[in-house]
Amino acid sequence: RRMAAAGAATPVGAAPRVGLLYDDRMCAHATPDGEKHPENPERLRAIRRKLDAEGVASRCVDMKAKEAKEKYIASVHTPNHIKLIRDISSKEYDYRRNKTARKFNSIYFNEGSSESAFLAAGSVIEVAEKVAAGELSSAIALVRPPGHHAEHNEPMGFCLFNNVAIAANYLLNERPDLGINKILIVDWDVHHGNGTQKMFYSDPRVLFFSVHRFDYGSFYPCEGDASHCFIGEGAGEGYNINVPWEHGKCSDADYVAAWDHVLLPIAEAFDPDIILLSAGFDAAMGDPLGGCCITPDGYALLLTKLLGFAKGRIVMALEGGYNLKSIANSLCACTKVLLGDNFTYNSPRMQPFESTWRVIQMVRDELKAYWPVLSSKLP
Ligand code: 6DK
Ligand code: ZN
Repeated sequence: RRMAAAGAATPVGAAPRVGLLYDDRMCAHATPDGEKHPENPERLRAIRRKLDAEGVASRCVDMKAKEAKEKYIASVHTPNHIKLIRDISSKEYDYRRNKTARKFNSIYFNEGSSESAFLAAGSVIEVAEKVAAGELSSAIALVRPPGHHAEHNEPMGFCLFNNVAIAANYLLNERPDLGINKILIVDWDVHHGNGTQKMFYSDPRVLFFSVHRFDYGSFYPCEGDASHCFIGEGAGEGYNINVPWEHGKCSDADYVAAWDHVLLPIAEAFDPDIILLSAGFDAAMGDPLGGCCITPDGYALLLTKLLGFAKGRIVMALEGGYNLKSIANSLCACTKVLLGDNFTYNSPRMQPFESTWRVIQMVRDELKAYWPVLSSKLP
């Protein structure tokens, strides 16, 4: 087992084994009155249909969801939080009439929410474990509800449990046998991963990197500042990295610049054992919430650049993304990258914004004391 974990995930020349987890039961979580909502079950179905139509799903290893055990969820959430999510769909709990959801920030519940939430968390654990053990080269967990906004004691922003944080703690605390000591979490959802940031704020075993729209603090969840006040604390100082865009309209070029001049140099120095990707696709072109314009090729390129670390051990967990066509196309492009298909970037080449260089320079200045590789002058 130790040998398998330490060795290359994929033998030279062999086709990568890419886990694909899709489970219809996570489509049960929906608004209680069938009210329209961007985070709806059609998102998963649209992705699945596209992966099937492109002949991509059949090339992956089919994975099924398992509910997360409470003790694993308890590594990031309070007993009260877990009880709320456990009870929320029970008969005694009238989520519609007592309007519990209204007490929360951007959350809805129905009779399927509880099971979906436990399955989403369990799914990311399931695939992360297989990738960490070397049984899969990489994996994609098509989960909902999403997770990255969920805090210790608060579901928010369409998120009930913090799926990625739970999986990270599972690997670190429950599976020392797998040899995962350092985890890089990359959050490319257009919204800041406030929940994940908080969970590992003083933990140097987990490097959290989030790139997101910030709009000077006015874009949901209005967190994710890059100043030195938000780079982690205690032993975790320097291990929390935010790249906050000043406005929407960011394109492939802006993200590639953040990769080349912030994320990749740090990832190289940190040398993670595995990468967990909070893979929202709401920075995609055409997304109704994000207002950015990443192309499917752009996502494929960003993912390709990450494959150079952690022996290619990457676990993608779906977060947001609300244009059905965009998320299906983007995820399909990413799956092909993981499967090892040849890929050349074909989208029109744009220039990064001036503001992008400003943001990147600020982030580098705030972090160079911890990551000396950032001290050099930008080209
Ligand atoms: N509410 C997420 O994509 C969630 O990061 C984003 C949550 C945004 C909440 C504020 C907001 C709307 C907008 C339109 C219609 C209804 C509600 F967690 C993820 F899912 F990944 O824009
Ligand atoms: Zn989002």
